[in-house]
Amino acid sequence: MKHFLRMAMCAVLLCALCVPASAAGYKAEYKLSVVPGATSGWGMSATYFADIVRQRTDNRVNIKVYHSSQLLAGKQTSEFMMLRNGAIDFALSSTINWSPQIKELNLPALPFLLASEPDRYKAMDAIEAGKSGQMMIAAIEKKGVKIIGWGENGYRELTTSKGPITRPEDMKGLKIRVVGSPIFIETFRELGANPVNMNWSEATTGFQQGLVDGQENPTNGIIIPVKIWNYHKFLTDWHYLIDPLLLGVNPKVWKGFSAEDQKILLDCAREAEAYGKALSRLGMDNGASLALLQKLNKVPAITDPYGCLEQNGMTVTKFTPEQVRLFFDATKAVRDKWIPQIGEELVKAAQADMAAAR
Ligand code: X2X
Repeated sequence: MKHFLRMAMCAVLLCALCVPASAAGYKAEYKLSVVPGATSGWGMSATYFADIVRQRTDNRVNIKVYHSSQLLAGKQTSEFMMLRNGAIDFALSSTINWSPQIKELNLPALPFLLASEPDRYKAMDAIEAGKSGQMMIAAIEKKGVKIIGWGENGYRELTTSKGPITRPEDMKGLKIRVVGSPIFIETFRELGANPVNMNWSEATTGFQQGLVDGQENPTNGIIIPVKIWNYHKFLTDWHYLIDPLLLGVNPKVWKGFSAEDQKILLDCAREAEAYGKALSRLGMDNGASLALLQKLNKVPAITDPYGCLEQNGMTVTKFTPEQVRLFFDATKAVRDKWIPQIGEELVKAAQADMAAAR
C-alpha cells in the first residue's frame, strides 16, 4: 500500500511537471474582436495572427477571432471600452472605431492629410514608425489598452449608386453611410452630402434596402469582399485617407503572459502587420505586396482589384491631382477645426515624419 501511495504521488508530481510553467493561469481561450467579416482584410489578418501565435506558443496562447462585431452587440464604437474593461482580450481595429474615446486617433481621418505625399504608403508607414505613431500609441495606453502592433484597412474610397463623382458639387445631397465618428460626419457635411451614421453590422442591409446612396471603405479589405457592386456601380478613387489598424490587448491579459510568450506575440504581430498590409495594398503598389504574399504562399484569389471591379460592372473614377486639390480645398474647414482637437504637436510630428520619408 505504501508503495502504491508513493507511486501515485510520483505520478501526480510528474503530471504537474508536464504542464508548461508559463501556461499557469492562462485562459483556455482569448477573445479577439474584429468589426467586419471573416473575409475582410482585417478578418484575414486576425486569423493569420491567431494561427501563428497558437503554433509558436505550442497552444499555450489560444486566440479565437470573433468577427462581424459579434462581441460588440453590433456597436463598433463600444469596442475600446470593452477591451479596456476586459470583456474582450484582443482587438484588431481601425483608429476610427476608437477615435470617439481617444481624440488623437482622429489624425489619420484628417481628410487628404496624405494628399500631397509622393508615396502615400511610405508616408503612412513613416507615421506609424515615427514620433507621431508613438504619440498615438501613448495616448491609447494612457487610457488603458496595450498596443502590440499596427495593421491596415487601406485607402477609404467612395462607392455610390449615383455618379460618377468627379467634383465636390457632385456630392450635394448624397446620403452617405459613415461610422458614428464626428469627424466623418463633419467631412461629408462640409462636402454638401448628407452623412448617415450606421454601424457596419447593419450597413450591408442598409445598402440592400437603398437607405443610403453610398459609403466609403477600402477596396481590397471591404469593398470587394462585400461585393459592393450589388448595390453601388460607381467607385471614386479619391484616396482621401489611409485607414490604419491597431492590434490592442487588455493590459491585465498582457501582464499575465510570460516574457517568452510576450516576445512571441510581438513577433507574430509584426508578421501579421506585414501580411495585412500586403492584402490591403495588393494591386495598388509596385508589386511588393504580391511578392510578399507569394513568399508566404498566401496569394488571395483576386490579385487585380481594379480589373475585378470593372468585370463586375463598376465605373471607377481615378482622381487626377487637380481633382484631389479641389476636394482638399473643399474640406479645409474640417482640418482647421480638428487639428487643435487632435493636438497641433501631434499633427506637426506627423508632418515631420512624412517629410523625413520623402
Ligand atoms: O465601419 C466601417 O466602415 C469599417 C468596417 O471600415 C470600420 O470598422 C471603420
